[in-house]
Amino acid sequence: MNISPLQKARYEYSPKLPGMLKGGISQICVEVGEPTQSVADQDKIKALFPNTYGKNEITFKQGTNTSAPKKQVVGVILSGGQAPGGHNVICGLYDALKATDAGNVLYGFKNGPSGLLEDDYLIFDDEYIDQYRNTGGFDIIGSGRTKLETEEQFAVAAEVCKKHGITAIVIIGGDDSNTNAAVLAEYFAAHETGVQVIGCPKTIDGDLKNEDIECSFGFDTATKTYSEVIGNIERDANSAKKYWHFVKVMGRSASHVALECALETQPNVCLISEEVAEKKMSLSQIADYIADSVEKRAAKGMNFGVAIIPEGVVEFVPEFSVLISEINELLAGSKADAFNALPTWKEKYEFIEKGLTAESMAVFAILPEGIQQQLFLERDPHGNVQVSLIESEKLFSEMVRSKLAERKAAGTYKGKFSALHHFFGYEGRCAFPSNFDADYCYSLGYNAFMLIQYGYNGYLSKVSNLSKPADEWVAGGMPITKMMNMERRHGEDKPVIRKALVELDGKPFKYFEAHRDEWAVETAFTYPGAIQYFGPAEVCDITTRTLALEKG
Ligand code: FBP
Repeated sequence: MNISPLQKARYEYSPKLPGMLKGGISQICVEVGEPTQSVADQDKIKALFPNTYGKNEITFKQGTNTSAPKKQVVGVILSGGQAPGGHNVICGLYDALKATDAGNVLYGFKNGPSGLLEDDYLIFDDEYIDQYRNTGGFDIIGSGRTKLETEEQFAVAAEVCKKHGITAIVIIGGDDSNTNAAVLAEYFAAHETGVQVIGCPKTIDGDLKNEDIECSFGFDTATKTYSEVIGNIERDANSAKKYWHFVKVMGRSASHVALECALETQPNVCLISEEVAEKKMSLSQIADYIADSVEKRAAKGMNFGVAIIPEGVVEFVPEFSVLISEINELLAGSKADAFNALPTWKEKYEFIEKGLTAESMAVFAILPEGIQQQLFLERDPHGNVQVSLIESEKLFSEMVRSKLAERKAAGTYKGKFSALHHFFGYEGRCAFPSNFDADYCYSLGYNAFMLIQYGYNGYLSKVSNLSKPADEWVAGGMPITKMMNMERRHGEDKPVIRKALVELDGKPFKYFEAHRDEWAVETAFTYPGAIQYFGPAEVCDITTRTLALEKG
């Protein structure tokens, strides 16, 4: 295999473990904490999870290991979108498993949860695992988005586990995958399979967090990668002084990624979807808000700037979500075929005009034609518009352009406006993990094995106190049911892990809110530069501004 000098150097990196896990396997014991309750809907969640609800939170500490000796055969699955550090979760899990007993075995089910159902796997050994230490990506075994949620799937999973003598499954995923981990854990307990299930909190979106999970892994590296490039763009904008850059960043629904990048780079504008929803902002109001910054900067002779747009923002604009549901309705079932058979855009437009309410048609009419067409082209397997594929960075820059044209005609704006567009998402999901993510992920995996070894089922691997040096991190486990509530999904009430949106009264947003008016007009850009892997801890080991503000 051809490897870069950095990759070679990263193989040598020894991830840091929390102090309490550092004394060797024989020196890790459990401190049992309080019994837990779900965050809401306690009676309903308890009834749905009779075998795994209400268990105690636990913390590991240094002391004599009292776990019962048992041969462990563990299966691991990577689920959902890639996030930097996933390889290290598996490395930590493997190292703890082998350090406990060299005869223990780790299976990797390939290409996501479907690997378990299809019994498609590899067995890890030192040579294989060593090629992936401290590297980005999920290519060690691949990932996938198959949901593990039906009784039939669980029965197949139980059969596969029985066939290989598997004692535990580790699911590395986001809120949905860990919800499924909790349901699978309950199924395995109810059917007395003896198989344990442990989850690990992953997603670059940063929306799997709560009072127990301080952040999901991958968020640190992904936001640092985007911030580096946004900083570079800011410096280019400030050098050339002729472009406005509209930068869309990933985050399917929550705006944690956009907010963190804004805290790192201090752009002129950053939209926060949760605020758009709270203030019930219309598309036109958002465009005016951005145009205000363009106009004020132009008045000072600065016809350039940077605006960050969160990927999911249009879904939070009330009038836009009504439009989307009307379009979904308009094209439901065979109606889509009738629409697609229309030969010209003009005829399609007339079809749309007849089908939408006057309010939604008014919203549709102000969209640039390219976006209008996108709304009718991109459908998911259920026939719904894929909102995440809408080029909202182009939508807003076009709307700003027409606002500025109106202002120019009214004589209030005299500047020049030339826009460039970027979308940063996939660029960050497989980056070499930062030292923080390399350490955090290795600790999550190592800790997951300790939860298995001590017999826990339906727990999320938990490492906290993350704004402090790794030595002070606290390792333990939290029953997944503690994070759950009931939510309406596809017309049914379902138990799910509560997704964390940006809190508008939280410290990260408050800091941004206190500074954004100044950033909108002045050039207050900051340039974070590239992630540093080797060098002083204050440069290489710092985590996100979000975590620092939340915990500071
Ligand atoms: P996860 O929630 O599975 O971690 O994925 C998040 C994400 O990276 C979003 O930011 C993005 O909208 C989506 O995945 C893209 O999905 P895909 O990889 O299927 O294109």
